[in-house]
Amino acid sequence: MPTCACDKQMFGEGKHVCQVKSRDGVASNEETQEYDPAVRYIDGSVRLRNPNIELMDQDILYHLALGSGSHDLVEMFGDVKFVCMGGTPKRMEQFAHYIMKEIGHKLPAGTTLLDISQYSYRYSMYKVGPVLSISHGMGIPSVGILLHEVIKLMYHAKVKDPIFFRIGTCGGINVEGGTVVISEEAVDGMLRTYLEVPVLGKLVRRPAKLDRQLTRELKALAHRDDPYDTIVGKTMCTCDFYEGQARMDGAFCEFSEQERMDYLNELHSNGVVNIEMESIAFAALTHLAGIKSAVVCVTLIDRFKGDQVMAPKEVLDEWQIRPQQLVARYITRYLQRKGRLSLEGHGSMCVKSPRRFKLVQQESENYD
Ligand code: R2B
Ligand code: URA
Repeated sequence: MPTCACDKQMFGEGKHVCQVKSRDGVASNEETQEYDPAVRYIDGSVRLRNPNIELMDQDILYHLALGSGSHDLVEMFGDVKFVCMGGTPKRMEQFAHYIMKEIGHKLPAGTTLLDISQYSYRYSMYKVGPVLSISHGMGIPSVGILLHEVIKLMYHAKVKDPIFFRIGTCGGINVEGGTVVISEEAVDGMLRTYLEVPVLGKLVRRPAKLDRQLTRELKALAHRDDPYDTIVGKTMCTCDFYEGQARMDGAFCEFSEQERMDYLNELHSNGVVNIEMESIAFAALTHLAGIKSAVVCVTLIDRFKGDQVMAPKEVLDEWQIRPQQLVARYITRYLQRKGRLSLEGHGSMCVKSPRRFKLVQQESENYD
């Protein structure tokens, strides 16, 4: 039985067509999914679990260098469907260029991608059609602050049913370097399945749940001929790269090699396949906001074999593209299904003849 807050439900061929007005006052005739009214308006746009925000004159998204009073956020971000986050500004800029090619998104001639949040000096953000590519920095606090502001951005921009991905790096547990791991669940260093945050002097627990169907769909997009494995398993999220991840090569170490191995073995026997530093906040906050999300990371090292990340830079660079490729496959398939993939061209130039294009480029360079 469909659940909907509207009192004028119509049932056509077993599907519920909602007649209730959306936030814009425009009647929505979209087939509605079962929206949780706490986190969605009737048209599927993101609703905040915070009544204070709509009472505010303006909302300054301080760490994004954006504001609801200063920017037309609906105009700028209203068409977003996918939010992809990863640690470093460089990687997320690369992802923006890569996804632009993959979805055939064209920039107007003579324009280039811009870091929308450059003046925050905190995070970088690029927009490529329906895709946002944002750097989240390192660790739970950094990704947590970003998520508060990006979820509010989704609300201000009236984005409908966004999907969030974290594409990152991690250490593997009994898993070869270069393996892609899709997280089925995030746990903390005590193997607890929730994010615990102190709020007003009390500990609040937020379940760290990722979208199971999205995880399955991503796994199904791994190619049999990919020259690496793509696996699904539990991800341990820590507050530290060294002691918190059982490394013996930090500035301090107060445990033995045997204790290190015992801990890693315990993680392994509990189904943990990788360790990183953001997934538990990412899972908990997206889940609380009712936003579908997934975490896809590549392992840089097998922690059963050592602590130091020693693979050469070119190898690490190649490995880091792997999670991007998987998420790009998901996004292109999704847009293809919706008939929103631009197939005519790649990049911002419309090249009729590559040979003449090259000649013209060389000619121009001669005038330098
Ligand atoms: C993976 O890599 C970073 C630490 O080097 C951290 O952000 C993470 O989750
Ligand atoms: N990122 C982590 O958090 N841990 C690793 O071992 C590698 C990358």
